[in-house]
Amino acid sequence: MAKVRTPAESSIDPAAVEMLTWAGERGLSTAFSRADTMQPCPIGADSLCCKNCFMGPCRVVKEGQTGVCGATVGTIAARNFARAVAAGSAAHSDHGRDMAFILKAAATGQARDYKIRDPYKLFTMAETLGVPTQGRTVEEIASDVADIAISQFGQQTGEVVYVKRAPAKRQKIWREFGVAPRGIDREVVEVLHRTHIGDDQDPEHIMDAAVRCALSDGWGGSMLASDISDVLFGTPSPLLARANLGVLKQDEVNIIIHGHEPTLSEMILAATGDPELIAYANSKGATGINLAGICCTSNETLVRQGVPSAGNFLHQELAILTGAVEAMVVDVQCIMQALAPLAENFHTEIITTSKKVKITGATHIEFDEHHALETAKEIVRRAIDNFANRGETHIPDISADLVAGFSHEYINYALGGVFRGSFRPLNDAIASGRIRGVVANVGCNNPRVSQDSIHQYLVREFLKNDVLVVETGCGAIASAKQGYSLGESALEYAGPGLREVCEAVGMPPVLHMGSCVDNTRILTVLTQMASEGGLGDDISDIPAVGLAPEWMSEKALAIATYAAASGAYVIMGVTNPVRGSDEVQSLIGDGWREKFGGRLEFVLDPADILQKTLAHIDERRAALKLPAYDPSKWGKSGDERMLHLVQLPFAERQAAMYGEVA
Ligand code: XCC
Ligand code: SF4
Repeated sequence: MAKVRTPAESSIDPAAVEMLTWAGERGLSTAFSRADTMQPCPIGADSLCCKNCFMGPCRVVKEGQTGVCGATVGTIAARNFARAVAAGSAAHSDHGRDMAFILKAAATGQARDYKIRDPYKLFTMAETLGVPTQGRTVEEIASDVADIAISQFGQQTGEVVYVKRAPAKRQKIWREFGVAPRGIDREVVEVLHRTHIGDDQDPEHIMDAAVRCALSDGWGGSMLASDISDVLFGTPSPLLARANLGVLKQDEVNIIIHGHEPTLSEMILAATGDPELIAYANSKGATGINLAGICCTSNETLVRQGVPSAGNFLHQELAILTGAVEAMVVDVQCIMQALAPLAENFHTEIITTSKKVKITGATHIEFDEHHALETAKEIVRRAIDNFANRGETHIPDISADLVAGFSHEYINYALGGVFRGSFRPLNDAIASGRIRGVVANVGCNNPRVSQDSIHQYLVREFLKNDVLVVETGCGAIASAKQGYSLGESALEYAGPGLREVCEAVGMPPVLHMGSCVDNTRILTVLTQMASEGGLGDDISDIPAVGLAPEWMSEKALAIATYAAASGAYVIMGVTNPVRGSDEVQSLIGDGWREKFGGRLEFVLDPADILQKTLAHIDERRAALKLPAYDPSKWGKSGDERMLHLVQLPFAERQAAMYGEVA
């Protein structure tokens, strides 16, 4: 019998600990407690199990053993990995497809509740996609942009258009190894075909298909999803918000939006501001309507409108446990099946809204873009009606301020100003050694490890070591809950060089860049850093590392794969899904390093993750002939220096900060 962890061992988040204690007293189970009693299947965990045909499933647990068909461990592990990448890519990219159809509907007057909020972003898309803009209306341009975006999914030959956004050197590498994606759906289908019984059997060849599929997500479906969301709902720029369960309100109607797509949640946000509905809420004894998010629907509305976040992946059940949630409105991905049975103990109504997701025990109110606001209002009204049914509540009085919304457009602007926006200052800060390097800390929560503990440990250590941290997804919410997405609280941990740069630019050292599809914003940042000069000319040259220390989803594997194939060193924690095959581990390690300059490694000890990350950053610095990282060079009293700096005129301040580059 496995050890059952105490609440304090299950999460480092005090709000979670409080709710888990409350759940325990009531005998209610959560993913935390189920993870304690449901041990991972040891054969599956190491990828030693194949169920790709019905002569099996086969378990290859002895040296030299093969499946009934003769499949070796290497083939089985590669096929399992590739299928996970295909499922992850499909999820992200299908989200991108839906966004493209909404853009089309908005442009042609079929979805009147949606507007083009960021025409500038639309023009950027038009330029990449080759849509003429001269003398045309925004709607005409948007309609053509949507058509080309939609065509990317069914495209059969050639290359996904956004491939050309990658550094030139990178594109060449992809073409050389035959992994430049042709069309988004085609790559997913091909992985499924190739991994069917009796098809592709060479592990390296299978992994190449996984890479091409993941690239169609990163430089295709996901990138389109981020771009179109910006066009429709606005490109994020920094705003102040709050995160954690304490954002729920005792005297208001609480509605939680959970999942990944911003389409309906943006409408629900609009509906919660409707004076008629607010009056209706008042008539039911509530002082207002409070909207909060979970997972990436949260990130989407947090970075654009400052909608508070109730928490990350492992907070979804905890929110229901508060007894204070009138409705949890879910769309797609990362929605635990445990929600509906848990909600039966409370008044909370789980409402499914996607054509793709129905959940037993939930109310299905299908969203369609033609009547979006109407549907949103209906949902809000239901939640208000449910307010009277509340029983006992328990809302932890715990939440933190944060600043979110760092799109690459904003970072560009913040670093250089309107007229000279560029990544030069960031590159210079890295070149001089004030910033040692950059880490993208992203991905999920996984109840197999104490919630947020690895995120917290790593982020603090990186700050201490003058490493700039960019974040998305549930990792970003973990930092937000701990207050690290706020300059004031995070800089207390920061080393002198990082502190100096952040204070001068006025940004926190941990940048919340959005949802999981927004990892493509990080690709864009890295590309711009590579093209700015001074840090090599490809993503693989930059002193940067990608981490998903508490990952759990197939989407995370897709992201890791496209990041590694884009040249990044990627480390994932918690578990090693290809542990059973030395061959596949070496393919994604040395194999990918030789081909793509990036690699993927599964590292279970957080201290090792830290050490390997810093070692890679320093090794990249040395390869670029940059001075070795030396924190003693930079000002001890950031505040004094800051006071002096802010009094200087802009140009002199820039010179003082970035002038003496080695
Ligand atoms: Fe899901 Fe995007 Fe993972 Fe969070 S981080 S648990 S995938 S919500 Ni992408
Ligand atoms: Fe077994 Fe081969 Fe069928 Fe897999 S494909 S289940 S290894 S027989």
